[in-house]
Amino acid sequence: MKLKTTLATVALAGTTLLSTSASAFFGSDDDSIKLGYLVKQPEEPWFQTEWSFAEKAGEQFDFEVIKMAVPDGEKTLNAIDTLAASGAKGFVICTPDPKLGPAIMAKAKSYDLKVVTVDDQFLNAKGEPMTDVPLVMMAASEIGYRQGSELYKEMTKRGWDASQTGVMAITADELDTARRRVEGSIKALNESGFPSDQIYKVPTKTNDIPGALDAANSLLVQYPKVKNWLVVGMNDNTVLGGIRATEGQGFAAENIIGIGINGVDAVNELAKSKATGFYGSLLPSPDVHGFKSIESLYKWVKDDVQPKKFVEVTDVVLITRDNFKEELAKKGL
Ligand code: FCA
Repeated sequence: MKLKTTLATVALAGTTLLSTSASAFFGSDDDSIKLGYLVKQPEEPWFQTEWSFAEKAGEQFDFEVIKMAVPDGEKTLNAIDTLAASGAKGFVICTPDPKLGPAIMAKAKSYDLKVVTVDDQFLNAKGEPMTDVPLVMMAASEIGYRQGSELYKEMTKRGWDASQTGVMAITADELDTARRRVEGSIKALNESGFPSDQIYKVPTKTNDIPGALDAANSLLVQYPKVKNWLVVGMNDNTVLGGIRATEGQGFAAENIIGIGINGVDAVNELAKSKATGFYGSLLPSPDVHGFKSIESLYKWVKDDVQPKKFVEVTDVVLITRDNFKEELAKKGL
């Protein structure tokens, strides 16, 4: 992964601000446009990739990107104050909680900042999607469906007996994109003929490896007779948590097949000298999400071109230990 390492980190008003140029915040002599890019989980290479492609857009169109980490609601609202104070005209955001949508929009409006959402859609007070806020996201159900199909394909290739196999589906239903991915995956497994009463769901408390590991451990102890496991989850970290749990409970790598989603978060795992139960990952287009979302915001700010309300990115490729380097290189990752 190529990542810019020249980040200036400024802690301000309880907000972590990361920017390639300190002048993006402290004010620069020129009057170039400044736009924020706020992400909920900056530790995920997925979001680092979005940031780096947002910066490519900034270089191409000549605007400054102010990168900010917003792991919770308080930091998000503080970040918006900070952005307004820096003279930014708008921001792209992957919110730490979709229910913050109305509060984020109210604050943004109070400063006349434009907002484009990426990856996770805002929900209104009734819990309905805020479809009037522009959104760039992956085709969740379809990519989930592909995960289920690829798991079934690999299981068939290994000649597993379905009667001795279970599906561990680690869910995060509060996040709509996660729910749709996992449902898509289960649908594909059902349609392939996998026995539906051997598909077991377990919710994760947090969307990271430790959360998924705990969820998976609690599921594994309930089904001690299952010999082989297929691991389903909304992204790489969720599936990796499931894989780590199977290892902890003594399963050999050849009895486990996990396929993640995000791709860029699976690079270290796929590069390991010995194969693990993590077979591969579906790599969508974090490059496109990062570039397109901020490009549309820029054109909105600069030329008053209204962004599309919904851009669904459908591209996806399965990366495994055999092809991940080439596939990432093809996208410039
Ligand atoms: C959600 C997930 C991320 C990534 C993104 C596209 O925000 O939490 O890991 O998959 O959707």
